[in-house]
Amino acid sequence: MVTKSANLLTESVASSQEAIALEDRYGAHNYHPLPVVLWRGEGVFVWDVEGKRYYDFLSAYSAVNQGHCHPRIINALITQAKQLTLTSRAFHNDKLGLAEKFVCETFGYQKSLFMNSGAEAVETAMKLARRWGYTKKGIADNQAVLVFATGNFHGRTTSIISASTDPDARRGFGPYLPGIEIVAYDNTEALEKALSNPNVCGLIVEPIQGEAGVFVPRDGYLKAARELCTKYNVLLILDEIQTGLARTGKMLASEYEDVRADVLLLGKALSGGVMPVSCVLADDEVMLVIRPGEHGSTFGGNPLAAAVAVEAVQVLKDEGLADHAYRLGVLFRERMTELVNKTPLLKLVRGKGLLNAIVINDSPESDTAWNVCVKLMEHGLLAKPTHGNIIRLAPPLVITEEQLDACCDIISNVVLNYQRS
Ligand code: IF1
Repeated sequence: MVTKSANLLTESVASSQEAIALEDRYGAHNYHPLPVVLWRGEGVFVWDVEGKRYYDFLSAYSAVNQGHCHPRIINALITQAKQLTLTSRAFHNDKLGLAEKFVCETFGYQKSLFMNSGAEAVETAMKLARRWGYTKKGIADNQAVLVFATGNFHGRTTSIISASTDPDARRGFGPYLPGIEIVAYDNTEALEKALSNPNVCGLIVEPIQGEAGVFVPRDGYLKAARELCTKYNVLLILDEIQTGLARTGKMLASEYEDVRADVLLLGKALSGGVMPVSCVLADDEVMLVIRPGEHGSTFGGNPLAAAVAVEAVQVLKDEGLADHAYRLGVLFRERMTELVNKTPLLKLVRGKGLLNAIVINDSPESDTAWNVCVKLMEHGLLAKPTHGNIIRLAPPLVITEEQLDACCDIISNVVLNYQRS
């Protein structure tokens, strides 16, 4: 029962402790966040409710590549929000076509399909690939197979977790979707064996596996995947939801190997962190296998998201954030390599552009990485462990060289002074 009127524009929590207690009491327990409560963000910084400032080295899982509350993106949001926010796709709106043209021309595809979350973009690609398999490749009804890689992360829906190899993501959520085959990531022989099955319609793969701990495949893997998909008439579906949009030092991570996906998936930073927007890009031959009434969403293609997405991508271009991320990524890994060589606590650093991770020299079951992240937090830098002993380090791409240097000092200081418990 609601006992008094609520207004979150005027109401706030009195302390971090209160906010954490509220979430614990009234929220589902599906996350284990660091004990920090944020209320404001600007560029590379976020502030907690006690007023302490932090460098954000998670960037909302790379959704805020452009930095928190980028003025141009916020302006696009506010301006469009006052005009028209949602029509559904039952009617046209004046922004969608312009946004579609913009993303098609930017990424070099004939057609685009806007959805909301990343998971929805992946689901859309799965449906496109199956339908293409039946209508273009000639696969017999209900026999289509989608190939995924071990260690993948593509989202949380029941279909997508059917392709997961992470017990936390899948255990206890069965029965799973049939028609899925999983091959070892970064293994071209295994891939060729799987793709040679004539029932395979698509390969869904990340150019760099984010959730797996920023796992970078060997040079040539993506190119080989492209060639094998062409050889066996399989759609190459690249999930660039995390790696795309300048994060890895190129507009798309697949540019490193000059690979063009048949179906390209974008999300996260397409929103500038402002609202969920995802997008599926493909040529007519693939995209037009889905006809009116066969796929959609209430919010997909809404004019608010269209205005935000175009501005979010335009900011990346205008600020040269891909090149900037490339250059700063090199510097960052240089500094982290020095650090790895100085302490037995760290095993290695890896990544591309500003999508990097350091691996702690401890078992994934140990709490060392978590404790290091708590120390980093105390020293004003927010990062989150993944898979136990890996710490992902991915600041907003607007970080300056001086700020990055200061952050490397914080990380070095914490790591070199860390006492194992
Ligand atoms: C969570 C990680 C990041 C993704 C790729 C699709 C999606 C994601 C490559 C789905 C989402 C997330 C979601 C978030 C944690 C997270 C994550 F820690 F799992 F690995 F980013 F690094 N493809 N990634 O990385 O997009 O539906 O969420 O919009 O689920 O807790 P979504």
